[in-house]
Amino acid sequence: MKRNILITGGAGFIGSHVVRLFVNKYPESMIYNLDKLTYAGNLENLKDIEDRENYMFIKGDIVDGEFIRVLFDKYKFDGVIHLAAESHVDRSIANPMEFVMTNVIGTVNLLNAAKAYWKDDFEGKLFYHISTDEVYGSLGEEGLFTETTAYDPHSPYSAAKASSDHFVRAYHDTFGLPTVISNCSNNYGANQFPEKLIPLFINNIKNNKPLPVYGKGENVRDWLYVEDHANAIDVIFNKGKIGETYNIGGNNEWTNIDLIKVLCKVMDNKLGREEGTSEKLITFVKDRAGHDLRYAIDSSKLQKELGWKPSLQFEEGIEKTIDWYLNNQEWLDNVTSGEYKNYYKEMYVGR
Ligand code: NAD
Ligand code: TDX
Repeated sequence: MKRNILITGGAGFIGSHVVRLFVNKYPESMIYNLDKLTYAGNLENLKDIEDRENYMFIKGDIVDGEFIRVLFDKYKFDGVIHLAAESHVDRSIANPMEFVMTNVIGTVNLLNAAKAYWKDDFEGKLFYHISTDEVYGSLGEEGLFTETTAYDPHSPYSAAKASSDHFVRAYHDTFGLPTVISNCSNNYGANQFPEKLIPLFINNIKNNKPLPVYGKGENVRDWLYVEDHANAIDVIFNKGKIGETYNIGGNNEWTNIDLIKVLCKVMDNKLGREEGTSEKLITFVKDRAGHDLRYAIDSSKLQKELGWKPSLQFEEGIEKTIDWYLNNQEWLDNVTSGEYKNYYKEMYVGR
């Protein structure tokens, strides 16, 4: 089937993997990547597919509602996969408004544009909203987030994502817009901006810089390899039931401190350092405000109903990830030059 698919945030971490998958897998469809190219968006991530005939990049801001409306008329999108967002919790604590603008207003602009362009002819149309497990809040030591867990966001980031999820459901319930939502756990892999735990720590270990562990490092996250998330997005976009929500997770829980010790050990080995060398870089720093203790996803609905499952074991995924950052020094140098240095100072110096 020939479709015109709009992917927002396609120059970012997860978006670039989704764009690549769709451009390669659906040559008969046209894939439009709309991205503002904030600090987190990087067209280098898509160098290998940028010349393909079924791919087009559009630079633009989802906060500009009129611009978005015109785009729908011009390119006749029949599917939307919406990933564009401000995505880093620490930045949301420093500047919540940016998160309200992009994550909430930007999402509502896209919903309005889809509603206006599709009118009431929803046959073959889909608005797919990509969200996070953080909307569910924090778990204690037991239990998993399911699709019916009540929303309980604690950071400005998760509050803005929760709000956008509510708008997507409201447009389905009120206007009949064909929507689907997925909520995923923490992703790791190539092309992640080194403000997030795994690429930041890989980069710091390599450069013998302190590893700033928030609080005691006891918080738990459920890690999923980014290409497995992209595959889940493909499955849900093509087979998901309209109006439904699907949780996506790795069934792969780690306390931060245990995960960091694995990173140190694997990197000592790869860098030819004596075992235990990199662990000495661990530095406990002031905790993140409102820091959720534990996230863990029950993805059985997606597994049973749509047949998805994660393909990579963590040990393999983390090796591939470390190798990618070690082999892509130029990418790291580019994204950590300029503005990144100010960001790092603001977030970590004196913490
Ligand atoms: P990212 O920060 O790496 O990428 C976000 C992309 O959106 C960037 O390319 C950026 O330029 C673009 N963007 C930001 N503001 C924009 C605007 N106003 N208009 C147009 N484009 C804009 O984020 P990511 O980690 O790839 O996350 C992608 C999506 O997946 C987000 O919606 C996030 O909430 C969700 N998510 C992320 C994770 C994770 O672990 N990273 C987990 C679950 C869900
Ligand atoms: O320097 C650090 N030190 C530290 O101890 C950083 C950056 C993080 N941490 C801790 C905080 C978290 O417990 O590591 C854990 C992971 O932190 P992040 O990489 O910032 O991810 P998290 O806050 O869990 O959110 C991520 O997963 C869900 C993504 O950033 C979100 O976009 C996604 O929705």
